[in-house]
Amino acid sequence: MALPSSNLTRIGLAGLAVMGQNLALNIAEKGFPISVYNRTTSKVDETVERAKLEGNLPVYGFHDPASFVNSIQKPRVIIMLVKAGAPVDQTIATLSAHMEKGDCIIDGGNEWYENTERREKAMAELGLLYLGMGVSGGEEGARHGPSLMPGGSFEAYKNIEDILLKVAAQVPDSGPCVTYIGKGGSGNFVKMVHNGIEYGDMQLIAEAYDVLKSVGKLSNTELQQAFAEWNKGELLSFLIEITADIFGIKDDKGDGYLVDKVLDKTGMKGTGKWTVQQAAELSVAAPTIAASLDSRFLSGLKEERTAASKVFQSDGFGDILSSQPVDKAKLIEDVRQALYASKICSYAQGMNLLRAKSIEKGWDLKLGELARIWKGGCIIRAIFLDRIKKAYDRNPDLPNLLVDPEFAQEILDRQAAWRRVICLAINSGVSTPGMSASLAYFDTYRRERLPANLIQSQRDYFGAHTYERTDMPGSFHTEWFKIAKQTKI
Ligand code: 2AM
Repeated sequence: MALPSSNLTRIGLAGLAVMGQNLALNIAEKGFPISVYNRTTSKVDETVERAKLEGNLPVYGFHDPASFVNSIQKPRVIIMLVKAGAPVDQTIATLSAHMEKGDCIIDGGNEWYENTERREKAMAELGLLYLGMGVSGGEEGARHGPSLMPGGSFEAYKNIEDILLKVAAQVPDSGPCVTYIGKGGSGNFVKMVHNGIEYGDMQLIAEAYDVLKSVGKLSNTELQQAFAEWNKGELLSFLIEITADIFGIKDDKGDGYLVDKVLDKTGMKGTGKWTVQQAAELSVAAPTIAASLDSRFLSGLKEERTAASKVFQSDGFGDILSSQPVDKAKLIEDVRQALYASKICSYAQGMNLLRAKSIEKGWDLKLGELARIWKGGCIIRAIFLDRIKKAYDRNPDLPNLLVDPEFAQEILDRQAAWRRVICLAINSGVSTPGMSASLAYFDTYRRERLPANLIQSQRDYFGAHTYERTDMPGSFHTEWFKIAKQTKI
């Protein structure tokens, strides 16, 4: 296809693995002529070929970085979708050698936010602009409408806002799933927490499955029906939808269902771990997300678990499991409610982490707006996010989602079912770390008085760390040891 009459394209994209190819085609389809480049040039030709097949889209391929950069109109904007870490630095070096003041590079990968901040500074010294943009939605999202989380140079954002608004997923009544997130590495950080929340959602869904299958003895067909039914109500979401689909897929290499043949060992790429590390750094409790990360670690110990299952085989867990007669319909409804209540707690944790980071970095993140851009395109997209947006619209300074009047009522309405499910799981020897962590979070947060008074007493006893009192101001220390000598029993 010939270049536009100006002989220049509107934007460039470097890094043509699946995500890059799909995003380039999406941009072209929205009417923006795009130049594409990849280190391995066969992928350039592959992308141009796909563009032809998928409707003669205006995608122009280049095999060398200089002609790629020079084919783009000024100020040039190049989206980079290469592996996070050193490849990003290498690609920046390759491209920036041919770029001019005012041009911009956007990293669309899952990059550690501090790397983005370092690069933004280095680029600014060259007069170049930089954005770190979270892109969520997998291959499908990239091709037909992802959720985009751009952070960094506002000037750079303004240069491509028209493109991003069209390329992002479009949600009726709530607009395109993109907004300028904030300065520095905020776009990457928000995407990282999105992924942490995604870990939580997936773990909670997996636990719902485990309880229904291991305790409730539901078949895959019954599981598919239950999840499909759930997807018509308050749990409506991409992850519930694909979960229902999964239960219906037969094994193409043997009898039965594919899900039963998939090895129970979870992979991960690091954003969940970063989320938990950041929560710890900022002293924000994120137990549901941490539990989902721990569950992934434990799932990785397949051989140890197999050995342990033999050690404990004779200890009666099997008997407990089989001795529970359950009313399937009631269990399905209880688990549905437990899942929803647990999810509220998990999102509360993710949102509080975002707020804490925003305060630390001065990013001024708008939590309601983040919930809005997650309503479509991304992996955690769900009808539920609209509720979160509305909660922050009602009160932008809401200290915790749990105390929003609507969420508070929802939790109260579901807590009996929630507790029943967790008790049943515990008594059956089936672990529900995510749901249990969510419930513990709720039960800790809602109580006026915690046993922390005892911990403070212990700390002051052995380390003279002092304590405060409930009845008078000030900092106190007691010679616990001396007094205890007289009162020991
Ligand atoms: P490649 O096709 O030449 O390997 C995902 O791996 C994407 O990142 C691919 O487009 C890949 O290019 C690119 N990539 C990985 N390491 C790179 C590097 N050091 N320099 C440039 N691109 C790189």
